[in-house]
Amino acid sequence: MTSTPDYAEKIPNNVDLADDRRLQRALESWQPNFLSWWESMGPTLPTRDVYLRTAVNVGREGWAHFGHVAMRDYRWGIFLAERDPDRRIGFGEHQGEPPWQKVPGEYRSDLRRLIVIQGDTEPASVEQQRNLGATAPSLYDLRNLFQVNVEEGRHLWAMVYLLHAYFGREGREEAEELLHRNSGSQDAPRILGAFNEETPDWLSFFMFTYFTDRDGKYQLGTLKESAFDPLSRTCEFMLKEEAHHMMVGTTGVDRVVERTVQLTVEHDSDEVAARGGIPLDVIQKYLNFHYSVSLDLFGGETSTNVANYYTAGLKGRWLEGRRRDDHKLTSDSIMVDTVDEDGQIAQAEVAALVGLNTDLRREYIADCEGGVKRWNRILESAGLEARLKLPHVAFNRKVGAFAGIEATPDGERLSAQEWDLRRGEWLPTEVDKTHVRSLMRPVHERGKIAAWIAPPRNGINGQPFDYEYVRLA
Ligand code: BYC
Repeated sequence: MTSTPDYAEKIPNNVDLADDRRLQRALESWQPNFLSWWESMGPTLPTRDVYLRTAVNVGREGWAHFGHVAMRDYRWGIFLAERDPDRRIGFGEHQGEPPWQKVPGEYRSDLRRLIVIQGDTEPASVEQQRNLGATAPSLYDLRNLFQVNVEEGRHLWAMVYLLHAYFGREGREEAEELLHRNSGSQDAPRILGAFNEETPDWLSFFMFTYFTDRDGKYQLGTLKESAFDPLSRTCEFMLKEEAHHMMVGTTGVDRVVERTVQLTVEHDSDEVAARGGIPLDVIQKYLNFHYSVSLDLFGGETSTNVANYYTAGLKGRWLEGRRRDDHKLTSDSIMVDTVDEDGQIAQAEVAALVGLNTDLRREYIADCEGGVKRWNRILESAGLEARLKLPHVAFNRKVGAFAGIEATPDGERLSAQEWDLRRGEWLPTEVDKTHVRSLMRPVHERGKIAAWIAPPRNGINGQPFDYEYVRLA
């Protein structure tokens, strides 16, 4: 059962940590390593304090508290959603059985792998975003960046708790490794591709929080279905925090598009770069990049790993409970993307179990369409004809069926040579990136905002836009 979090404790938690001295000591000895990682790899902009949300409870009402805190004193804690005594495993060969409170020996290494991969992404994103504070377009945005960062730090805590509490010495070693691998490092990179890319500017940050955090939503959604109850409960609570990160991405891109539209209409010209805005075709290129690297995060179109995870009950489907089938899928099939014998982009029928990465990726893609629709409404309501769109699934892929081929955003195959010649039409070029970076001048004054982005419609927690969201050191 969960208890009420005690903030007087060194590690705030709702898992009765004080009753397990060994575990408490192990986590308390990991804590200074986490803090030194935060100091050396976390946000570089010196701040006095930041208006942050801190999780204080897991219930539906009033789960978070807002206030100014010095970031190094942020109370990173361990919070699991409440245990449901009636819960039953919802899929796979253990369907209908009570969920596991301990890790079954036969699934130990697979579960550890899933938790380590999930855990690895959290600090990676903090590392990727560490320099963004220096170029924040407003104090409101700066605060949102830091909110995302501290919560990714908390999500690392969430996975480290599971590793320490349920995986013994190996789990403790993995927890150490999570602090040793670094985004973009030559020797010890982060595990998944997208988390070794740079996030050098705010347009990238908004695209990342829209597209890559959204992969997080879907992966956490599948782990929330897990038969391993502590993992399920951990992910359930993480999803609550994750919603804010995606709001930052969705409204961030809204505001960039809005400003571009304003400049276009005002000057009756789409030459917005010279007027301090970001041209729509550059926004499209950033979208193409972040969407395609995020599609890679779902793994191969077919995967025996994912089939085994599902059958064992380790990782379910998105909204498993709402699926109208037998939740075992042993005699079902699914059409997946593939490259056929003639080298053409095609579809193939495979067993549903091995196609589960495709199933999840499709749910994700449908969700991403929502953002594009929203951004296009901004263009439409200003009377502009241009539209944004998601590129074809085969575009710019490094993982899965399309890793070995090249394709345009419309899904036409290209030779490697054509791709090299034309990729700058679809992905940000050095010129595009240099222009975007040239706009990234810090605006750290209350109530002011950079010229390349529109102000937000709402502040945080009912505060106005000109609130002192961050006090710089
Ligand atoms: N980069 O059998 P396959 C988030 C590897 S984001 C590099 O298709 P599987 C967040 C794969 O490991 C959510 N390698 O893979 C967002 C395998 O290697 P091995 C993170 C990759 O297992 C923003 C091989 O290729 N959570 O939370 O079916 C900010 C064959 O692949 C990649 C999770 O991902 C890649 N992109 O699926 C902060 C959930 N993709 O075993 C946070 C946990 C695949 O042959 N992870 N490979 O050596 C999983 O569910 C699965 O491991 C994956 C891969 C979906 C990632």
